[in-house]
Amino acid sequence: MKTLFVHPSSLMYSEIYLRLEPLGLELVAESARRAGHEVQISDLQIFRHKDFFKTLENWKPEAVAFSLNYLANIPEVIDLAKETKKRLPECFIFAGGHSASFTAKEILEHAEGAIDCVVRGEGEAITPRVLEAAHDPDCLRTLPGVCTPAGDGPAPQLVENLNELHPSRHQMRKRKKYFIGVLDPCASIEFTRGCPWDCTFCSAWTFYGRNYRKLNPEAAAEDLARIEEPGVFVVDDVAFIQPEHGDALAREVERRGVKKQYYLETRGDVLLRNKEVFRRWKSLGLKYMFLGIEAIDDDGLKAHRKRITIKKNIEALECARSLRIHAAVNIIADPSWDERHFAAVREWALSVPEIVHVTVNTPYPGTETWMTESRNFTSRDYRLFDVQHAVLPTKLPLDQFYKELIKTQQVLNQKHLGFAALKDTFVMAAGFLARGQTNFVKMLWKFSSVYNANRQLSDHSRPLKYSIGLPQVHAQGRVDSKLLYIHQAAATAGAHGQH
Ligand code: B12
Ligand code: SF4
Repeated sequence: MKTLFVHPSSLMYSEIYLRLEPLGLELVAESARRAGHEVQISDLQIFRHKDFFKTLENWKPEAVAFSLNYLANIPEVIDLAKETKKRLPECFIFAGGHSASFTAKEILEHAEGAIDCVVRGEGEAITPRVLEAAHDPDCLRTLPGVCTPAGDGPAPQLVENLNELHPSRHQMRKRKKYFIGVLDPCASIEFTRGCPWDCTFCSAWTFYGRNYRKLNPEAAAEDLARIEEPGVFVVDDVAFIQPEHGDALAREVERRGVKKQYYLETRGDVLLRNKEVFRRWKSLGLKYMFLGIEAIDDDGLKAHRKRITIKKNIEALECARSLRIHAAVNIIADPSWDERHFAAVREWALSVPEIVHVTVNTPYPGTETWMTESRNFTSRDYRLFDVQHAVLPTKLPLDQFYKELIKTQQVLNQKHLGFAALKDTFVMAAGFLARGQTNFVKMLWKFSSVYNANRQLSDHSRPLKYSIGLPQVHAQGRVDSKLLYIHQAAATAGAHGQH
């Protein structure tokens, strides 16, 4: 079956810093290709809607599959699906991905028949079966994880063996467009899947039912060795949780003589516990790491259930410095913040050499805060659920809140593009231009056009076409998190290394 796999556009604030290879979609597309289907991928982070429609017209796919990891992309995908159905009425249209898994029913409702089914959970094993059953609705609605307007199949199942999966990297056009900061160009890779922690604002752990699996080091290193780009983004939620696995991976990478520059995300306590593993990876090219600090006081950390103290986080930053790995951290701005809170964050951020990002506390479907906070929403516009807008009541008037937020983000950006930093930046920029890579240089010019309090405020008055659904029961206190799981432990088939 001719199938077009589609990744929606970038969210406007993230496109400044990065544009990354959609690894999940590539894995799903490759499983369809290996099952004998003819496959194309359209990444709308790079291409425009008109290019997508041109592909529909010229190639006439029999199926179109949308990836929906981000809640804020739901309206775009629903509109694209409706337009596709209009142009190709016989085309089978489905969607899957992280956010789609938590909102399957409402996506089908908004789509009004334009989306034939939503696939919940991991997509690699089930997608070939979905394509097989595309024109057999009775079979389709019996498949694990599949939701159709006429009924749903049983719970989704985890893929049996992560080592047998392959992303269809070769299928991506304009690969040079993928980058993160100075890692330009940059590919993505996966070493492990899932997270054993349970932070209240995060849905990474509820998606996988708190499952944690590792790729075998040989398979992961083979995939890495096939990557042509000099930069590599490791998509794992928390890298190198198990030191033996991090070491075994390093050994395989060393054995193959693979030389890359890496960016990864981890936790402060994991870095402190496994410092030697990170040191070894530094020697292999680990250049940047992201640490989810989230709060600068212990009460904040407790509220997010980060299971770490501020003291440990500060130690972790010192540890990263001692290893000479550049760290970026994130702080979650709560809607209850006033001028004093923002000022305290600015002061702290200027006192440390790390790159500091500030995002807004946003309850997402699949998180515990979704169950406890959603009754207070001030907006139910999917497009505002991008951690840059406030969807809960702010203590400050909203325009003031955005002014403070933008002021903080600008101070932090300037810190890194200040005088001393600028000198190095120009040297680097010249190097990129000489190699024909323009992503990093373009990023430097975009800051002020994107960070703008008025723009953020006016986003709240855009006409609302699709309204996000609310949980049926609002929880007051502790939530039974198992009810949020997409993959239940019982449905685990052949998973490795669970915690
Ligand atoms: C890597 C990553 C990124 C990369 C994205 C790279 C890319 N282009 O895809 C970067 C760094 C760019 C990023 C940015 C952001 N991210 Co992010 N990210 C992740 C992370 C850690 C891993 C995703 C991943 O690659 N996993 C590995 C692959 C193999 O899995 P996968 O993509 O989920 O795909 C599988 C299934 O979802 C499914 N599937 C996927 N597509 C399809 C399509 C079909 C048709 C089917 C059937 C199945 C299917 O099958 C795949 C294989 O099993 C997740 C956390 C997580 N564990 O999911 C957060 C996560 C997805 N991100 C999140 C957020 C909030 C963001 C930001 C908004 C944050 C910010 N500070 O700005 C931005 C927005 C990005 C944008 N759209 O512009 C949230 C999502 C919130 C939400 N519900 O919308 C998550 C869940 C993290 C969290 N804390 O909760 N992110
Ligand atoms: S925020 Fe990080 S540590 Fe916490 S549950 Fe999500 S992925 Fe795991």
